[in-house]
Amino acid sequence: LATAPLRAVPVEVPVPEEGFAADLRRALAGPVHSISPKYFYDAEGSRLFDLICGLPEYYPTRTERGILSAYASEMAEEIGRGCDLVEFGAGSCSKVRLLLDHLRPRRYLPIDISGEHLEQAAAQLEREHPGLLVLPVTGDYTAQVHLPPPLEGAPRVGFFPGSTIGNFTPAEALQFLRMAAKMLQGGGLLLGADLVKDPALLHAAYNDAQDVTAAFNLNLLARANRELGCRFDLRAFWHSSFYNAAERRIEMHLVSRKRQQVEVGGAEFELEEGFSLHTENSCKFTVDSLRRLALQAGFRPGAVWTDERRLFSVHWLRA
Ligand code: AVJ
Repeated sequence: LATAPLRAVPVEVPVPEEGFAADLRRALAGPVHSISPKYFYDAEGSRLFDLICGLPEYYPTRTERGILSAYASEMAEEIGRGCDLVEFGAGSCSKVRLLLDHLRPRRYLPIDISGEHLEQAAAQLEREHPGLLVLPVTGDYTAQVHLPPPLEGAPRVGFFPGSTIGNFTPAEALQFLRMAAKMLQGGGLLLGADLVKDPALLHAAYNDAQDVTAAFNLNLLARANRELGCRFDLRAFWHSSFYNAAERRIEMHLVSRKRQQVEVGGAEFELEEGFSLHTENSCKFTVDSLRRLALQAGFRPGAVWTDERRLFSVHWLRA
């Protein structure tokens, strides 16, 4: 029996819209009211984040810096000198300074989504370290970044401090680490991960007395006003941040204080009082949970360094 020949039928494949406006509209429409924390980091957000890092309650930066400075030479021994160093989310390029004199990389490629902020930080770093080749790369490392070709004879080493890994969902973290393991083949990843601890300490770190974290969270809406011409009333939202013990993560939300209408690029949304926009997860790890995750992603977990109070951990993961 003859069968009808197959015919090619044109199919419309919907391409999801990208960018801040589209993601914000999707988050407001739901059903999942969450948006990526990467949108915090315009120039103003990067400035506020730098202020957070200096807050008395915000222990991660200070603690990680302590670990990096105390063990930089030990880390360099493990990693090996003369690598091609790539930093994911380099921001102000301040932590890498603690490693440079010991690690002596051939080249430093800081990647960041906040281009202007990055360019300035990279220029400053180059002035301070004559002879170090600094090539800033503006881009979103959770998507695709185009890096210059690898340097011959210099293994590629990744630097991912700050427990930014905690901003991913577990599935996203695994996906990111898998990508990193491939890209860092023959080298490895130096990764900072915040540890599970007394919830009171965590709560204080994300609810500082000066409300800088609140301003950082609300900057998401301020940015929408600046960039997308939205008219969010920042006083009509409050900063909510709490530890979700079951998920071992800090969650940040922006909660509507009242029933209100908002608009993003022509699309209108009616928000109920108590409407909660989930803006960030900051997952906490144990040394073992992080090592298991890395192993699953294709790394060979190596040395781990922590502080005396075991607040924070830095992992060397071979790729
Ligand atoms: C960017 C992941 C280091 O989760 O602690 C600080 C961002 N959010 N205060 C974190 C953040 C609120 C931060 N990291």
